[in-house]
Amino acid sequence: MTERKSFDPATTEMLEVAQARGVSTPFDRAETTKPCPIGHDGSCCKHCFMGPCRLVGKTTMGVCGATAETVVARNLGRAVAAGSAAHGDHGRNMALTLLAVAHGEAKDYQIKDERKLYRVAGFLGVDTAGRSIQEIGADVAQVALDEFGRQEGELIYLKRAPQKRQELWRRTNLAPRGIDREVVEMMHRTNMGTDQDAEHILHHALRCALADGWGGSMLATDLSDILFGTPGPLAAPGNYGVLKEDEVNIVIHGHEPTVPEAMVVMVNDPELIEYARSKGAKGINLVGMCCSGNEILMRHGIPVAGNFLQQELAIATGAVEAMVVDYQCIMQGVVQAARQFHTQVITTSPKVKIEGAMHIEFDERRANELAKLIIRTAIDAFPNRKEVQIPDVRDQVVVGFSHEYLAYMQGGFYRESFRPLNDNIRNGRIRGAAGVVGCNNAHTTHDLSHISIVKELIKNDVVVVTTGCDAVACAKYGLLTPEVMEYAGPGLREVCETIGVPPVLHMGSCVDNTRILTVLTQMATEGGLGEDISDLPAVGIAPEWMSEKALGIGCYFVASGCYVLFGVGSPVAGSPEVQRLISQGWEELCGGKLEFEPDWRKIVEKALAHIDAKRAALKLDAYDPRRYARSQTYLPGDYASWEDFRAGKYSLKG
Ligand code: MSK
Repeated sequence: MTERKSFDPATTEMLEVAQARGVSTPFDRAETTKPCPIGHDGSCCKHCFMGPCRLVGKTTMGVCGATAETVVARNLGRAVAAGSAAHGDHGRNMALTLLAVAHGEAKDYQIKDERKLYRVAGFLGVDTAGRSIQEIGADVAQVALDEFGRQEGELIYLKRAPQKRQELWRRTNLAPRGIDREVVEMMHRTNMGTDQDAEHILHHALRCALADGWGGSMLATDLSDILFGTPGPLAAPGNYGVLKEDEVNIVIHGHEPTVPEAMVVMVNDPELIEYARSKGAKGINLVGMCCSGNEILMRHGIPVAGNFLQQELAIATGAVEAMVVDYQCIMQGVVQAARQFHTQVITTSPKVKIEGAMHIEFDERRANELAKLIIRTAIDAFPNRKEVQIPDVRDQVVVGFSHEYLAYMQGGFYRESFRPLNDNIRNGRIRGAAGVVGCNNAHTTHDLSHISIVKELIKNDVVVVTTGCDAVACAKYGLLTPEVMEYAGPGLREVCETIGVPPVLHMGSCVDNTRILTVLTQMATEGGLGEDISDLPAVGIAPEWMSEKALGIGCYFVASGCYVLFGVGSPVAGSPEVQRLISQGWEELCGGKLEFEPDWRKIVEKALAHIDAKRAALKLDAYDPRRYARSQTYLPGDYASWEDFRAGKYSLKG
């Protein structure tokens, strides 16, 4: 029965191991803890203590008189606020770290990418002439911090969007004023007895999401690049097979790159390696998981052990000495799983404690010292290991395609551009572009939709960029390597081989979805594909979403002009009117729309139909899969058997 829980052979193997070892996993819990159908549809209002009011059947109003539209819109708005708050706080932490580094207080870190510092200083209006890197860094950090507390005006980064988009945001009152302000206002408006007009609530949800996309998240990405380096292509392995039987295994999990960066340095400390040997290990093996994994994968080629649903199963291998977590997407179940093994779960963020986990609070002013303490704690656990079972499954990946690197690949150091991409979309070699991103969800077959959608899109000559747990899913199936060209449509393949990039490009972690915003802006301003993001033949897809952050991301892409499709199920199913407002209504407002579609095949069909419609609106030739070579372009549903597909055999039916 574990077969259909995950598409991933390593996860399937580990589910059997976990079952035999009595380890509880999210896959099991999803079977016993079914979603509440009323909350699932967004129809449960618990914003005051006269409720919770459940708006189902004949109950069309809450005790206060709130309608289904109001309740469903409020729930979506609050989710967007929570997701935006998470990303914003991440961005704030990066600004505080940069400030500490620039002031010489965090001596274990440096400003690694001075070129990016100058570029960001330019965006933020920080004077650079005749000033030291430290002075510029301090001002960049301070201006970034001021964006969180800004009360009036608009976020500085909005000017990085296409001119037409900026004008639309101002005209429609969508331009966010301050990062924190929009989150607070969303919480205020959805408080009992406040904003009670669904369209008005949803309008602010878009403004709040923009404060995430063009504010907190974009700053998090930029400041991380300044501190730790802007990613460029790197090769590394992925999946559980990266754990080592004879070494101390430390899994880094969460989102903020500050702790992982110190760990990357300190695992090579000769004293610690010798200490590990003294405990019977051959060395220290650092691996990543989820978005912390993506951060160190794309900057250092540190192997990634898995994505969101794999965290407890990693512990069930019996080979993990420590799981080091900061914040976001950490299941409390990891501590329960760790109790059955020798694994230490170590929390590091002052914001996060988990009952039963060890807490070593990180302070960037003592980064290496604390990283050393964490690693020693892991080493001390090694002699307590018992039986180990590590699936022998690993795939090779090529990662680290920042938007800067993509521009460089298309024109070199002096002539970086997006002209080749735009030209090849115009001439039809490339049909369009898709961002396929986001989480896993235990209520769908793990990784199946991610992989199926990405494969279908590249077969149909759609170039794919990926982040977060979708990127890790792609990493596990060899979809991030040049070899995957074999499965790409002929036009896309020709372009990717000429430029020297795979057809599926790893662009980083959750906050790095803002790199995709930058790519879309560069495509829109390069010329030939309209003047705004909403003109582009492009879509955004989150096939297996689960997090409030995903809703924030989806909404900022909509407000930036994209058609966004989410899989799994709809959190607004309780109100047809809200469904209309976020689709047709938002399209009329800002050119983007949000839809929830649980069937991945329909997601592909809708995505391709949208891309073709945008091509037609641009008066480009209709996409013809036979134009540039014998067609290798297949229709959705043409897969070989499930077993063949899982085994990596991509032959067609019949
Ligand atoms: S980790 S938010 S499960 S992508 Fe960024 Fe993965 Fe979604 Fe977390």
